[in-house]
Amino acid sequence: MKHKTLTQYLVEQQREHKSVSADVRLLIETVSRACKAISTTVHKGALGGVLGSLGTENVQGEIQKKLDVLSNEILLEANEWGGSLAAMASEEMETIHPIPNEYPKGQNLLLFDPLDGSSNIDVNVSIGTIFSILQVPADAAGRDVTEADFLQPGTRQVAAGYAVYGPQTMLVLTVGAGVMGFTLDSEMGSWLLTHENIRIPEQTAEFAINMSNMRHWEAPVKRYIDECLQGESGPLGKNYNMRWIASMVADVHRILNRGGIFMYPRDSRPSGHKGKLRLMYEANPMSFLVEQAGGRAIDGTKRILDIQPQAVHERTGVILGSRAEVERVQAYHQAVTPA
Ligand code: P6P
Repeated sequence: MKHKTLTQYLVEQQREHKSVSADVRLLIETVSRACKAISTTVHKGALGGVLGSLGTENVQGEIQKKLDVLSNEILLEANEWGGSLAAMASEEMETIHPIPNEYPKGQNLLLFDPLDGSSNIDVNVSIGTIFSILQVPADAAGRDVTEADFLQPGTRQVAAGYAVYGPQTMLVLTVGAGVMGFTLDSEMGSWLLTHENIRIPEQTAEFAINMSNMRHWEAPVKRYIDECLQGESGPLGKNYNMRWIASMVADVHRILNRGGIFMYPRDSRPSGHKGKLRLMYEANPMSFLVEQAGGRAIDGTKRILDIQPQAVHERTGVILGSRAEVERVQAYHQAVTPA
């Protein structure tokens, strides 16, 4: 069977559907090439001398793995010279990374978590790269962009996607015209369209949450998980399964393909932030994909894509996946927190 390549899909989206501009098309292709390089590096594992930690901490206060820093460098080097970007932001960098003056600047902003799921790297469990593309605000014309120019709600994303480095390496992408899955043909080096118009089943019987945090959950989350655990004799009337890979990319990929609900809720602890996951380069791109696939994505009470960011590394609660389940959890939150 002949599969459409990523390039052909993007050219057709640009030419026939006008859903992607020429410079965003080029930017996505550059990011996808960087993800191929990351995939090659990740899959070398111990043979490539890339496992283990550097003993340094990133801006999140998390121990940096060698592959975190390597993946970040691959994305920076791949995207600096192309002329599509004004600046980049990364989970691994404290401040934004403006395009160096020796290169032409473009009208887009690229945000990424270069290698999500770091705790899984050294134990050979799927990890991934998450990216989000915004446009430079009109009022930034004629000046260097600042961090404030990145602080746009997720509804402003022009494209978003992830690469998952698992049994297959896949790129899952939306330009606002549905969700497409491309499988890497590593012999040819091509991303081939294998999953066209991915849709999340509206119903599910599978939840993903880190149960060890149960004592810190707010009441609506406790209520929902308790009802799942009651199974068919409980109010939800069916037995639920549980999965938790601790790689958001892998958990979301499963949910996009077979349904489910992913929950990393905000904490009831005062110090518990608004959640663990980062809004701009984890929650927003994943929420864009999930909504484009017919699912829902909320922080507990409100739509994640509507959140007005206050900082690039801001965190948020994340509850996303099958529409019916997410709407149920939202109703439980709204019952205790009037909108
Ligand atoms: P925990 C990985 O570090 C990550 O940012 C997400 O990919 C994942 O969903 C979550 O954290 C796992 O967190 O607390 O279960 O280790």
